[in-house]
Amino acid sequence: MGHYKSNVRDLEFNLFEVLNVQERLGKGVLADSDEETARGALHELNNLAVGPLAESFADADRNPPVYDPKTFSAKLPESFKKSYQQLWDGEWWRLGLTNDLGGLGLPPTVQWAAAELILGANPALFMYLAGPNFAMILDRNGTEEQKRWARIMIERAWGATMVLTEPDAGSDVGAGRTKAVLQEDGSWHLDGVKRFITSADQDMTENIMHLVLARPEGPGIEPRPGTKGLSLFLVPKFHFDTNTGELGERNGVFVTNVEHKMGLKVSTTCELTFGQHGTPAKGWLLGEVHDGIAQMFQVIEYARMMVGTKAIATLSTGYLNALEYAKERVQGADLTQMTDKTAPRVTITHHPDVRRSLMLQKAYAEGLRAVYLYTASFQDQVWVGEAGGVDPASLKLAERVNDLLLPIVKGVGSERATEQLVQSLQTLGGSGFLQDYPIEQYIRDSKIDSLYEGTTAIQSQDFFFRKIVRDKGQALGYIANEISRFLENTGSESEARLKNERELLKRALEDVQGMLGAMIGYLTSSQEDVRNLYKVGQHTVRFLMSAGDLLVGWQLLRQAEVALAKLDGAPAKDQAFYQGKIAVASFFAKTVLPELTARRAIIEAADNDLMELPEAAF
Ligand code: ST9
Ligand code: FAD
Repeated sequence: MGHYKSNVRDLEFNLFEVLNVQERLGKGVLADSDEETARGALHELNNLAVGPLAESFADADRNPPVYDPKTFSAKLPESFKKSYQQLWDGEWWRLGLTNDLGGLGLPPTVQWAAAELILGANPALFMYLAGPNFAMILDRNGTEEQKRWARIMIERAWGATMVLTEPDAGSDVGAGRTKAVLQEDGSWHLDGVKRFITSADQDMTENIMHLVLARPEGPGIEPRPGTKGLSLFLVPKFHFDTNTGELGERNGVFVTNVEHKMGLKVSTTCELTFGQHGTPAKGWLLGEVHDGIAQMFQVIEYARMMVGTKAIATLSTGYLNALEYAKERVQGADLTQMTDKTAPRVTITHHPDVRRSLMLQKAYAEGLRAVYLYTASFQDQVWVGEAGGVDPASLKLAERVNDLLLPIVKGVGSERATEQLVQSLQTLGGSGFLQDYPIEQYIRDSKIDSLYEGTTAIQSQDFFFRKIVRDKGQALGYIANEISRFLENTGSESEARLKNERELLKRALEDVQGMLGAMIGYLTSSQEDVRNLYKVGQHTVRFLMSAGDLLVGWQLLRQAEVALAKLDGAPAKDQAFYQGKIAVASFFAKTVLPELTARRAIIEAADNDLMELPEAAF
């Protein structure tokens, strides 16, 4: 068996027993799919994921890409290229595409469930598959000619990149200096150096389309500072015949370094230079001048969802590897017989502390999976759209709620995955530290998830300032209302069984509302004393993580209720699964949610001592 332990049962539970995605299938843009085709797709992809895709995971880590400065090119390990080819040949690149571009007609919930399988088995494979998905950005924002390029990108299986970061412009994208000068033929010459660009070179596709943010210069173009002065340019590695896609001359965009990284090594991370080596780097403007950041955010939103799902997928396989080990590892006697030196030795799953840790890993793996799929359920509504019967108000709300939840999927998903994967390793004792087991690589490969696509601090500010304050709390109000509705819906036997846990969820909701109240207070009072903004800034991550715990706790309880209703009379193979759902919800409510009360008190007592401290005292 390979390293990857997937959890298709839980994916199907989320999709078909909790979210009831099947009710959406068979209509409009989803006319060609039903529950059977969706389940079939997941099972088929799972076979590929646990086998051929997972196969090159460790080899590609031990034999990372090799960069050749003479040719400005990177070569990927053969084992990985074989996995990629199998993924491509299976036509899984169609998964995220709209029907008119050759999509499979499955909704985002099923797309992301399927994505989890690839991301858990070998995440870099998914990233190299960006070409067809990024082609949708050209199709959505481009001219008729560029829409044709989109089809060429898909038909000819090109790679693609998103190019924002520069040495002096990381979180602060608006500090970017790469410029694009308008030429007489309507094309642009790009000039500058970008860094940390994922997949900017590889030897698996004949061409790569770079989606690049740069500052436009030319007659009549008003320079604007910051992100609002950026435009998005399409810069192909090779020029091409725009009718046939046939490759032409090399464009002047070159990879000048591939970074040596802690993990995710097979995913090339490149320095990318434009117009620095004697050949002009020609690009073409997408849409209008100064629309760049808004267009790029169409890519970023997808990529943030992807990064969160990647982290959660890795946590899940980390937990399941730890669980398997724990069921077999015999060490020590049962605690109740600790003084009897002749007592039989037991597997470590008998030790309370191992159980505590495994259940917490399970809680975050399954709770965060529920959160990302719940988020995707709002994307489903947008995907189906008005044409599919979603009314305009619901559509608008679905967009807002999706926006609100993205920093939780990305920020909380990546932070909790990093933290809990360390616990998965701990379960294996010293063996966890060895490369004989996959967990050390999981930790190295997933640490990046809290860094790229906006660090956790950036996610937390996005959550508070943009997704709550600027949204006037509409999306947040909707979620709070949904939790309250869940809590008010009492009376059934299953609800009675989880009475205490529901009380704990109620208090957690009040605590998160209390945190928000305090932070809004600091924000409001910053009009009198601007330094009060620092009080907000000190606590946005704590608030984001708390909102994440609230959502995890709620989703787990929601699942527990479904499980309780199904437990009696469930087939034997499902009994343990449903029991686990009830147990994990109860455990999380009793051992994690009460922590929110303390976090609320910390936020309510915020001061600015930290900000007044001279730097030298650190
Ligand atoms: C990176 C890539 O890190 C890492 C992974 C690469 C993976 C490769 C691709 C994989 C794809 C997957 C392939 C699919 C395969 C499918 C296969 C299927 C099997 N939401 O607040 P303001 C916009 S890349 C939406 O003033 P500042 C908005 O237009 C590098 N839009 O910002 C706004 O205007 P307005 C990632 C947003 O202070 C405008 O920006 N780097 C949002 O100027 C200005 O907003 C980062 O992520 C939003 N949440 O700039 C940078 N926010 O307000 C992180 C802003 O009028 N830094 N806009 O609507 C930030 O995000 C900063 O907050 C900042 C600040 C740059 C936005
Ligand atoms: P900085 O912005 O310098 O941040 C340093 C620290 O300061 C962080 O902890 C950060 O949270 C904190 N910080 C910074 N500003 C603030 C603030 N205003 N408030 C609070 N805290 C703050 N970029 C691309 O464009 N395309 C890619 O394909 C791509 N792929 C990548 C792949 C890898 C492996 C890596 C490592 C990076 C990649 N990046 C890519 C770049 C990535 O998005 C950036 O590294 C990231 O946005 C952070 O920028 P930075 O590294 O400059 O850190």
